[in-house]
Amino acid sequence: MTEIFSNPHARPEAAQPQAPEQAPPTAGPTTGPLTREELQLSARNHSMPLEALRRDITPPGLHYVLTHFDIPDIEVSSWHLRINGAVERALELSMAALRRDPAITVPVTLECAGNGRSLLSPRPMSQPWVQEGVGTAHWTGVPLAYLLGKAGVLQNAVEVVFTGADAGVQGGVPHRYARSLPIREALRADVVLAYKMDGTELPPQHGYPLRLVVPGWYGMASVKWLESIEVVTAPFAGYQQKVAYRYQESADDAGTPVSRIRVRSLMVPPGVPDFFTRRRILNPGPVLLQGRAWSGKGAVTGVEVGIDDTWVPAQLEKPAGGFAWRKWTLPWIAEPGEHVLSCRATDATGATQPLEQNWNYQGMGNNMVQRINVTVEGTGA
Ligand SMILES: Nc1nc2c(c(=O)[nH]1)N[C@H]1C(S)=C(S)[C@@H](COP(=O)(O)O)O[C@H]1N2
Ligand SMILES: [Mo]
Repeated sequence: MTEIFSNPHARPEAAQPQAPEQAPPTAGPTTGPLTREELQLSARNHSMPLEALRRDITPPGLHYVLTHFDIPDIEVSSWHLRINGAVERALELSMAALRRDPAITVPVTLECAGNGRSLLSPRPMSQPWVQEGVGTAHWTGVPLAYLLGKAGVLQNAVEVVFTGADAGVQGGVPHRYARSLPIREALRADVVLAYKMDGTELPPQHGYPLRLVVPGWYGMASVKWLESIEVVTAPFAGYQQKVAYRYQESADDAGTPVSRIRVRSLMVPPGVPDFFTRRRILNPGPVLLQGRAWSGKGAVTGVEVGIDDTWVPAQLEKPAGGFAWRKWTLPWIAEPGEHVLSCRATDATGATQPLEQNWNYQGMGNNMVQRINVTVEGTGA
């Protein structure tokens, strides 16, 4: 007590004992300045620099990272994957055993469901992504359906629950990171238990030694540091399923679950950046605008590029896979002056990116069009 009051920086209320349940679960949306907590999260969880959109596959160090708690340090020789619950035979598999099973490699664009969150107003307080919480990798491993087939899923199964080795407290609730998938999604041929990213061992931050990858779903479904797979006969109600990752109007709206990735496109910012503002500076003349577009709901069918609000259709290239992004290009003759460039994709369901923000309480699935301010003058690259 004495010590607290003798500290000139301590506020008197710091002396009052705080019951753990009095701590706010998560701070609500704000219009205030960025907080230290958001800065801490954004320094841990980096996004993909937009210039990496030039590549079909994002090098592992440039792929975005999102980790809720701490990155576990797993000793693979004592690690096992457990498969149990509503199955005929429970399995316990070592990494050596998994590597003997048939393997597939799938190119997948992963995007964090909170991507775009910091652009919302009011701003939901969490990892403050701008627009680059995305990346594409080749994931290699055992098809989940193969192992579920080996275990024998019982008739009354409804979901499969995936639990990672990482634990922490979120919203006042201590838990291990866990998510479920409906049985029909879990049995898709392209859902993979990956032990390789781009042909090499998984990096620690991407889930070493084993992670789930669910093509087409926002990143939260792809559980890293996987330890257990449990087939269940009732819907899973864990924190990351029931409370987090929902489209909610307000704090007390039950909302609807976040699942597949909404259609989105991004552009490689042309020219060179101004260091601090990231405004682009470009020489006058011809330039090839380019970027990538993706959707977890259906193939990307078109991309339009907005040049000062005139929309022009871009040229599309073939995607590397069903749930990997698709390159687009558009030649542009840059005229001297100030310009705003944007891009807007449409997918096979007919969904198009909105021009205005898509607000919801947790800041999920914000796929509004990107806008890039460009100054065309003689000093660009
Ligand atoms: N075990 C575990 N798995 C996890 C997470 C986590 O915090 N713990 N974060 C999820 C979220 S929200 C996302 S967006 C992706 C990010 O995957 P990446 O870091 O490999 O890009 O991992 C998902 N899997
Ligand atoms: Mo995420």
